[in-house]
Amino acid sequence: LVNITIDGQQVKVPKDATVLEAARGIGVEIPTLCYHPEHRPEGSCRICLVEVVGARGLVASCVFPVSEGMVVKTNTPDVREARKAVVELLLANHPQDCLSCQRNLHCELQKIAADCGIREIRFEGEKKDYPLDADNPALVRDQNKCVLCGRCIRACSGLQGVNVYTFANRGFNTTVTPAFNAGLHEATCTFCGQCANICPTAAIVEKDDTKEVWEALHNPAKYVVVQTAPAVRVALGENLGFRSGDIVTGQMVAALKRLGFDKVFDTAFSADVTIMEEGSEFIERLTHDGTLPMITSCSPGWVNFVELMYPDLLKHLSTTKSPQQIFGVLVKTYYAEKAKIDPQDIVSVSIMPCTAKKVESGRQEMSASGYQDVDYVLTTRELARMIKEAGISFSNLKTEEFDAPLGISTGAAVIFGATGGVMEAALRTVSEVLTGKTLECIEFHAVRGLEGIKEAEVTIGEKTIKVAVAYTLANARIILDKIRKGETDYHFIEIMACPGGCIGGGGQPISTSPEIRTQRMAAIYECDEAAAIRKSHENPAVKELYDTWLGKPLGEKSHHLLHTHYQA
Ligand code: HC1
Repeated sequence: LVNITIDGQQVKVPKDATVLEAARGIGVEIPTLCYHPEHRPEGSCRICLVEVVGARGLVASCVFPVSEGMVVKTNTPDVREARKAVVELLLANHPQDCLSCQRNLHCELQKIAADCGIREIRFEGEKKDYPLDADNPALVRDQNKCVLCGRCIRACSGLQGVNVYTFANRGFNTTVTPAFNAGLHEATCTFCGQCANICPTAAIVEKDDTKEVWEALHNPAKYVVVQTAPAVRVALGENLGFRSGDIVTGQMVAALKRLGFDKVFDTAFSADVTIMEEGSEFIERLTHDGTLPMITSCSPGWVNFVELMYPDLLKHLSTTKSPQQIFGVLVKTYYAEKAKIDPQDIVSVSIMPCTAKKVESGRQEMSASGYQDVDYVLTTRELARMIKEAGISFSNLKTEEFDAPLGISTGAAVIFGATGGVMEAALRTVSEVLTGKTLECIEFHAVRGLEGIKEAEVTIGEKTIKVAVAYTLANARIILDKIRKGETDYHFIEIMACPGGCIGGGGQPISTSPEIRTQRMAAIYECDEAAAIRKSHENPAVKELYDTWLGKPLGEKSHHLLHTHYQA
């Protein structure tokens, strides 16, 4: 530790801390745009300027290291004036269309301008005039709103190891762009959306599909059903007056009914179906010399990553479709038949924590029902906006239940939303199916938690199954490289593209942090503990689906409707 003085307060701080970290540690808020606690600091935005006695000029506190005896002043006239000037320069060439901007009231630049007390912009800047990059179904990039903080670059490279973005050009013409100024659809983008989640402004946002969904809801000829992903129920409240980690499942269902959806169903139902298929697929591969390790395939950012970067390993991916897509195909076949509705009148909407799910739903092969299986995918943030637009007082809603039968699910399905959850759900079912015995303890704690890569050995009957669980694509790369070199002996691997799994998805409320992800994850396991049924194979609605319509897992109908292939 070293002793320093910040604004007259003497403090002891770790000797490798930066001035910004030391200040935040004692509650002194220094504004910044480029700094993000989960990524290495760059000191590029220059908003976090402070005075360090003895240093030449003002310094960027996010990259300035503390030292013994240092005296820091964060609130002098010079500091405030310098910060104001930096922010005004940013605003001078910013579009300033705040009132109609997707990030209005959630924009870090807007907040900093307000916090710095900016009432006029003294500089008349030249405006940028870049075209929108909107040629993909998931993300929209507006470089005119980019403040060149570089956070998207660091998220894409550091967190995901994908490296889509880079700085290009110099001076006023500096941009953040994929190589050769390509659109995202031409780059090696997995559409995980972590760039949108970390962007301080609206330079990268999810493609907004709410207009199409409103139109469907207002079309009396359409029967509009909605499914909600496991991770949405523990995060949606953050945009609607609840604390992070508050479980708002019942309010969410009530709000969706108020919005006019004809049926409100649960992706967790089809997550249970996924376990029936994927669990059976794993048992088949394990007992009949199939390709191992088998790797989960429900996270579409992850699937895009393997297709783009490791096509030689595609045979390791489970062929079982993701719960979103299994739900989509079942709604337009099984449910349509049961409810006697013409599938062409059904509009199937899903609410996902994920931007890549928008791409997944549009894949050519995701139309086994004879129609596009899922018509529109909205992120958690888009649903929150619709609820606000409809004037629904979310926190005052009485909780309501999902509709049957596609709203009936288990605790095993809900934990899909957290890293390790798909593995745990599969192990609960695979163990009981393989041994024919009831598990004494259904909780597999070795695969839980926010460690980036987890490994465990699980004894099932006479067999020892080696499993691994990883999240983020940078961690996935570590595992895939080992598989390529033949250095692993895993049987089963779960990989999710986003930090902490879907709870940290690119479509979740902004901003997220390790603390927020921890709270969301705890809420997911709370849902599991509170569930009446906690194993997928015990879901009565799933049993009925197989008994009356689908036949057996991996059967002919399942093969046609619930399994897919990947593209090298
Ligand atoms: Fe997920 Fe999944 S868990 S991928 O993270 O398998 O998005 O929540 O819906 O499909 O169930 C996301 C979450 C989600 C699917 C399920």
